Amino acid sequence: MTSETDHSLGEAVAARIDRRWASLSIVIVGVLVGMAAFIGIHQATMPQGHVETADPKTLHLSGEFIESNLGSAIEADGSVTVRAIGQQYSFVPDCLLVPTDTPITFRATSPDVVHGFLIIGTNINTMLVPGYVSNIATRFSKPGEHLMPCQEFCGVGHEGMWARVKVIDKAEFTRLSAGKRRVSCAD
Ligand SMILES: [Cu+2]
Repeated sequence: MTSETDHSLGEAVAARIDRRWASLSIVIVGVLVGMAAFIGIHQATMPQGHVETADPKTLHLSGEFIESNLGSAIEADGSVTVRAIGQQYSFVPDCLLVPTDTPITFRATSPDVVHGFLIIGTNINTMLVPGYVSNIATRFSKPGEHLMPCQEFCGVGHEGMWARVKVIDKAEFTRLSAGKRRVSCAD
């Protein structure tokens, strides 16, 4: 073999390897797009439709997230709105009470740094960003208790920051909340 044929053979091998890598990259991109589409459709994960803001400096003084307004509230249409705050290093309330078979809207924000809002055993997983309201609509079919750990590192007390979501029977929830403006597990 002359060095010239060696050279063209080397080029052919290099071109083949290049094509294989190119095909592999396209396959990887395709798999990732497929995974994102599957999770989006199958788990109904979708971004919030619109941006809502809340001033983190005055959360505790006035507006929707003052302490007396936190917890679960029954709306006129029978749905339940649950308001909560994630702060260094706790959630308020530390146990959210919700009924089964009812449209639930979680509304939460943070007065300090970014925290996570994750309810184990559900598809709920979002961030609480200071200045913005996270709004999540859901529904629970079975009674039970879910752990709700902060899943965004938020400082030295991060690992101790968690709450619970207690799902109770709808009739029991209606009984507990009778005559009250807001309820949580403590009621
Ligand atoms: Cu946190």
